[in-house]
Amino acid sequence: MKIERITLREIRIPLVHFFETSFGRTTERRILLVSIDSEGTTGWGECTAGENPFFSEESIDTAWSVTVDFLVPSLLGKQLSGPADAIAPMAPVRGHRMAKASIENALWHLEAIQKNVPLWKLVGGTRPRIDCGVSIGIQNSIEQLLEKIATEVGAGYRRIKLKVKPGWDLNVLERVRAQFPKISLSVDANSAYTLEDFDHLRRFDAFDLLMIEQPLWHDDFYFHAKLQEKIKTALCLDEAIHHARAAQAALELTACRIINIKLGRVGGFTEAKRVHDVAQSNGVPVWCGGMLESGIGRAHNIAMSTLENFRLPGDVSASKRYWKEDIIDPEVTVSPEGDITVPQSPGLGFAIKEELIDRWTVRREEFRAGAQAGTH
Ligand code: OSB
Ligand code: MG
Repeated sequence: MKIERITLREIRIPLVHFFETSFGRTTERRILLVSIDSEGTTGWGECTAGENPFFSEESIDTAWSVTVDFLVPSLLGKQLSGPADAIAPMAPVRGHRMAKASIENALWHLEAIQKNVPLWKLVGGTRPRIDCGVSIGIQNSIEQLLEKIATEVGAGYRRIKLKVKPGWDLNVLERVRAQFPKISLSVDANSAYTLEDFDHLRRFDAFDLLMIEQPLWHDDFYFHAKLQEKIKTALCLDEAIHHARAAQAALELTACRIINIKLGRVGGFTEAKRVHDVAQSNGVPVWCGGMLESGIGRAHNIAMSTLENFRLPGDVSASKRYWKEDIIDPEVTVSPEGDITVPQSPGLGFAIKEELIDRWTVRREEFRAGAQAGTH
């Protein structure tokens, strides 16, 4: 595949409902989409960086600038034998994995089209259906949260994950468990707790949680291992796992017993597969995290979730929970049993609504091999 053209677009789409974590509330997404043209086909990638550098160091604006200034020049005009060939040219750029992932994943999409196989098969998946859970943000009131849980349980989702932070945790869990004693329940703190909270976190053991996701610092394994020794509930790492080597270190330390894999956070399909394999060889289950993606990122998440060791329901849920209208056709739907049927058609398995994307585009930059940069 010769990299003939790379196009960056920023689209803005309001969320159907605000999403609040311990680091803040999002009401409208600004999403960077990357498309790459080669020999008459186009592959698409979605950058999962947020509007602000709060989940990780990256934001849509850092991703845009690193892509334009460094990643595009490292690849434009190159002849690659596959998506993994893009890794070495981008390697001099340290970190910025969400920016790199949008390029690498676009190349995976491209290769799936060129080889006329479904993306999920190309990445090595085996599952015909994937199990779905939902992530429910912090609400204005516990009553509102209880209503939301009832809706999602009613829709069939197999696991409910609640965002927690100091002041919105034990009090919430008491009420939730009183009303829903049996549901599969987990929590995600997005690094909202510290060493002073160990006794407090131990009280989470009373609620029969599937896991506590990233309770401590975003860059920590060591103190998570200390905490895991002291509590019964399994810890799951999200923010701290940037690559397979980190997964290996975390598992050797027993800093967690479950790993959340996000394509953007680890830099794309190639590294995500390595993290998956490290966890699998350690007997540790993984699941697919979400970053409030539009349909393109969501379709990539579905493909990844078909790998064998994705043994727990992910945060990959129906388009309509996020968007009035999605940028793929059909949109992602979840069955009343709480699963997504993986598309069998070649490529992404979903058509990309380019006209809609064009209408929603607020910024666009295009680079052609052997031509000067142009902004439209
Ligand atoms: O920590 O998993 C997280 C959303 C934005 C940033 C971080 C996280 C999340 C979610 C939402 O939990 C998952 C989703 O529904 O896409
Ligand atoms: Mg998380």
